[in-house]
Amino acid sequence: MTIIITAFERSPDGGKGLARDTRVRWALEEAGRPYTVRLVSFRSMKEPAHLSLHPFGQIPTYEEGDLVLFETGAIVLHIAQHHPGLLPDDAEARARAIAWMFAALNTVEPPILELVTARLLEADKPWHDQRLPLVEDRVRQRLQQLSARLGDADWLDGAFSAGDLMMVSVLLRLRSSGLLDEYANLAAYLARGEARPAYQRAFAAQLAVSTRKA
Ligand code: GTB
Repeated sequence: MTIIITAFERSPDGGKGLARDTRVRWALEEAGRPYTVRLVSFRSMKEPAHLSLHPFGQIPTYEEGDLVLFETGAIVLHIAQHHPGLLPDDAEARARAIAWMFAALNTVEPPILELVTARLLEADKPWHDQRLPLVEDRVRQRLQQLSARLGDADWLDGAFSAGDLMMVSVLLRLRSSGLLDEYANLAAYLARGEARPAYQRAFAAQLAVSTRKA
């Protein structure tokens, strides 16, 4: 069955891989599933055709036959549950890998998004300089805890899983902040994720959208 995902026609990051279609592309590449991409403009994302796929008018979406999904957590979990390579066979290890997916999305990503918002949208506010260090410290707290848990392991719980895919995807948003450099094992963890051939293919595919000729 053909898989169709949506992505930005013009990603604001110019192809740095930070938009959330990259994590879905990565999961599909890890699973060895071909897919096609429908590019959407900011305007068309808010129109009825796209809203019927995504109630909040965002990317990415995922279509496979009659199935339509939104939310990257749900999409990556669906891919991982239906194809080998992203979740362990053992039931308990599988549950733990899924817990890491939720941890990435529910515990680690929120303070990172708060930091992104503070830097991008609040820099002109009179209280910005006072607030920024507080937000950075909330990110540091999570990085410190994650770093302590990872220790010198390659991945969060045994072999690479969808939990690592999601955690690396979430952490990538921090690269430009320099905060990751304070935690050598997390920086190495990120580099291991980015070095995976499946990630490289996903990154190249999303970059090709930004560098294509009009
Ligand atoms: N919780 C949802 C999920 O995980 O799927 C969040 C989806 C989401 O935030 N989608 C964003 C979107 O469609 C794109 S990824 N935004 C448009 C809108 O809401 O109108 C967020 C994103 C956008 C741009 C960059 N960038 O340029 O660096 C990075 C991340």
